[in-house]
Amino acid sequence: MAAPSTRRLVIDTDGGVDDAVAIILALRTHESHIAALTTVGGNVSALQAYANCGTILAACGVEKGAVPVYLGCDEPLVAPCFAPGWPGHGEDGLGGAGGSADEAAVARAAASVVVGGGPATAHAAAHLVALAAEASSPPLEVVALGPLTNIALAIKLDPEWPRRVRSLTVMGGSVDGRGNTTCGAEFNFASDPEAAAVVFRAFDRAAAPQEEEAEGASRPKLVVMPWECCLDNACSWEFFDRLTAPRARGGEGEEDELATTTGQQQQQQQQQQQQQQQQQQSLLRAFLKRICASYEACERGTATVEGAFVPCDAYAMAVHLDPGLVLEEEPLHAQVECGAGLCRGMTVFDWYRRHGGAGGAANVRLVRKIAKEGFERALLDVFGAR
Ligand SMILES: [Ca+2]
Repeated sequence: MAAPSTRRLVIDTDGGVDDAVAIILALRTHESHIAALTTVGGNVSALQAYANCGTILAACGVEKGAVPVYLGCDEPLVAPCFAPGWPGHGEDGLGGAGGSADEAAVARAAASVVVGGGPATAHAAAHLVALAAEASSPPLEVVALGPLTNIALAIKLDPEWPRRVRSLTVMGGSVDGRGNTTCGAEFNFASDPEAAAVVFRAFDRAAAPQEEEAEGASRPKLVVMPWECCLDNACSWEFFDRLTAPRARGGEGEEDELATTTGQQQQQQQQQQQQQQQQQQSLLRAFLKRICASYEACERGTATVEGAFVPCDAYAMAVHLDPGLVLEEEPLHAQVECGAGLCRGMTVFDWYRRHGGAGGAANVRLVRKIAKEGFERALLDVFGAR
């Protein structure tokens, strides 16, 4: 893992419950890496997602303004969104814990988005372009947790964007064409198929031959965490209970042990920091419990495919933060169906490397298997629940 100062991450989010888990995971693992959050319509409106980002940052104890949030596209690039929302996110995307978006804050955010404005006032897509173009900074890494509208727009503004970024990790699509939103499509891609298609096609060019000599460039930069891989690593509700329990196991014992073996100033400072961290983690556990209220009400105890605790976006974030969690991935050429029929939004892979673009060269790294124990351990660490 690179030192914090060597990496820059933007998280593009549509403001749902699993987005919150992913953002918390990133913030509490490497806050210094995070250059910005950008919001897109999906689980909730882009404005509500903007408000939810503020709620999540506050829950993580992030100083106001330390991580900027930029408002992005609320609607798909081309056609109206037909994807029905999942009630587990709740009306506000945070299970009712976020409340409706603060109207004044939202109005300020909306007013600040000026087409053609400078970096401080620009649209999320303009920020994605500007951040990727900063030559003096480490290459930008992006994790996209919602429909790919902002990313597609950034690519349209700057066709070189895929070459400039170090990586784009996407939660979306399905391997076997088993949709969770339509028969054939996963929610994020069903919500804006044209955007997903633009992004996948643009990363054909990112794997162009002239880049192959650069270190690591022959591997596709676009990492896809599909719906099935999330389902394969579903967590139990007992795990969720452990994650959100009011007090972590052994917390007091550790404090007592430290208290009896210290006495020096440095150790007292360490103890204070540890206590502050434990308080923060306790607040985060309570926050997670609250934002999952609708999720539990909808799914806990049901036999649906979502009947377990499956924070999809958190899987994508986890493999971005710790690529060692990936046990199996496959480089493939992939496209997204934009036709109006049953398969609209479906992810289509060139399994036999015969039919894809760019001579069948892979444009994605499809994640097939991850270390579930490692994923769960990362969550337990962040929430202080081990
Ligand atoms: Ca999401």
